[in-house]
Amino acid sequence: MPLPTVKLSQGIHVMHLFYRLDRTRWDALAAGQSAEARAKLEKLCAQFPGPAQPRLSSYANVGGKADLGFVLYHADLVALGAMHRELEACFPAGALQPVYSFLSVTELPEYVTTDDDLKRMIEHGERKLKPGTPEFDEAFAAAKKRNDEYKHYRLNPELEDWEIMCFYPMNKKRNLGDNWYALDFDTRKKLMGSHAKTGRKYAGRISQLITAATGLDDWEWGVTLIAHQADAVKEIVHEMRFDEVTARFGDFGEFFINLRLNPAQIWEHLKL
Ligand code: 76R
Repeated sequence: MPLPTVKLSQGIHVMHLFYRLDRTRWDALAAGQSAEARAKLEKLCAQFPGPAQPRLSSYANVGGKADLGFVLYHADLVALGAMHRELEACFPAGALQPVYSFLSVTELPEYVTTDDDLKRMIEHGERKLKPGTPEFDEAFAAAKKRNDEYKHYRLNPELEDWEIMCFYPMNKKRNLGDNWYALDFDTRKKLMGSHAKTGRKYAGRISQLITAATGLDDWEWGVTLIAHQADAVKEIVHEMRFDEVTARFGDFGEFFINLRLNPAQIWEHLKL
């Protein structure tokens, strides 16, 4: 019987996986088994190269919390689950020990820029164009095109292959004093606007993927930051801590720092 297809109304599923390798088990492998595992993993990664989904990206974790990391992207949850199992089946039984997993989905932010927002910005922003004029219509059409593109990539990410990937899960607080969910929409939208302004200062140094996991996993969001250098990650996370959204409402889980390496590079790096 064919398997079902399980899609979202919009967006795609994303799975972050971290594993440790059982070194005792690995040292006891028969000749050729390590190379066989690498060849299987290479084949699987080559099947899902991206940049859009379906995609499988491999990483080596640095820092000692794990050895291997993977990010899986698929529009179909059943196919995502199958990719996960195929990935594990590349390795000899018992060699991979799960360290951390996170299942989330892409989404349009609640505070997405609306057509009315765009019109307001064009009318009251730098150029102060008058509604009903050809200049206004032209500016609106261009802004709408940019906004539509932004929304497309937010739902269908094509994350860059920069050297470093930092992953951590986070929540927005629900304390009596600082309860994000008890704030009204306009306040949240304003606060997120200032958050985004801080984020945009890191253009070219940090690229981010925010995936939502409320009801799907133990934290509300997964934060995936891509960078060329570790100090860019440290700086943005540090600066965000002073931003009101994070300072008052941010709660964080474990941080994983990873190198974007293909299977052959991982084998060399981990001396497998
Ligand atoms: O969507 C966008 O790219 C623009 C606006 C934006 C939203 C809606 C944005 C921009 N973020 C949004 C939502 Mn973000 N972000 C984080 C973290 O470490 C911390 O303190 C927090 C972790 C970082 C580092 C970061 C970076 N962001 C969110 C949400 C969902 C909240 C909700 O819906 O209530 C979370 C949890 C979150 C967390 N953010 C940006 C960045 C950066 C670098 C940007 C600018 C991106 C750009 O303009 O290209």
